[in-house]
Amino acid sequence: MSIDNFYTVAFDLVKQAGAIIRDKINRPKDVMVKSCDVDLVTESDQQVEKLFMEGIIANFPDHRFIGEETTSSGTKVQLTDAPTWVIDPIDGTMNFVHGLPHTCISVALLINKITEIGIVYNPILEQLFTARKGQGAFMNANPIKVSGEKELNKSLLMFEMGTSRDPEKMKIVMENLKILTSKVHGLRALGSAALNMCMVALGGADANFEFGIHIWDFAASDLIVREAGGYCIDPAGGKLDLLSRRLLCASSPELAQELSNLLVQYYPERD
Ligand code: LIP
Repeated sequence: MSIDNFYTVAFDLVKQAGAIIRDKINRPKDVMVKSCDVDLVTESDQQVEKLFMEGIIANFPDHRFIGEETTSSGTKVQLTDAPTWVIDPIDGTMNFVHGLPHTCISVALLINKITEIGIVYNPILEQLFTARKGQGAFMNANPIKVSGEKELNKSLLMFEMGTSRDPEKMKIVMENLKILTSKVHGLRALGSAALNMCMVALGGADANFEFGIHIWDFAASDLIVREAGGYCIDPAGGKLDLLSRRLLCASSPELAQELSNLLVQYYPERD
C-alpha cells in the first residue's frame, strides 16, 4: 500500500465528514461538556470520528488512531512508529455549536512519527487545505505559500484564549496579549487552531502561537504550514514536539524567533 492509497481514502472520508458538519451546523445539537464548561463535544464530533475511523479500518486494518473524542481525558497519548491517523473530527467545536462558520475536520497521517499527510477541511466556507510531505501545500487544489514576513511590527498574528480556565494559564494568556497588542499590526483568533495555522500557510496571517492545544489540533496544519514554506517550532524556540501541547508557527525563521523571544511561556501537562 502506498501513501497515494492512504491519501485517496482519507480525502474521500474527509469530504463525507464535511457533509455531516455542513448539514448540522445550523440545526439544534446535543452538546456535552468535557474538561470544563467551555470545552464542548457534540454528537456530530463523535459521528465524524466514527465515520473516519471505520472508513480507514475497512481499508487499512493495521492502521492506528489518535482521535480527540476516542482519547479519554487524562490518558497519555501513545504515538508509535505504526501508521497512525491523528484526527480532530471538529476543530472549532465552540464555533460549530454557535453556527460560526470557522470550523473544520483535521486529519494527519504519521508513519514512523513523521507526518506524511495533512488535511484540514472547512466544509462551510469550502476551504480544503491539503499537504503531503515534500509535495507542497494547497487550498482547493491551488498551491499556497506563506507571506514571508520577517518583522513582528508588520505582522498579523493569530492566537487563541484556549478552553482551559486554569487561573495560571489565563494569567499568561492575558500577559501575552498585553505584550503583543502594541507590537503587531493586529491580533486575530478564529477559534480553531487548525484554521489559524492554515491562515499562516495561506499567507493571510503571518504567525500563530498557542499553549494547551493537543496533537489532534495541530498535527495536520503543522505539515500544511511547513509545506507552504513556513516554520513550526516550540514557542520557547526549540524543535516542535507534537505531544508538548505547545506551538508557534510563522512565515519566516526571523519572525518565529522574534515572537518566541517575547512570549511568556506556559508548559501544560503533555499529551
Ligand atoms: C480547540 C482548538 C482551539 C483551542 C481550544 C480547543 P476543539 O479544539 O482548536 O484552538 O484554543 O482549546 O482545543 O476542542 O474545538 O477541537
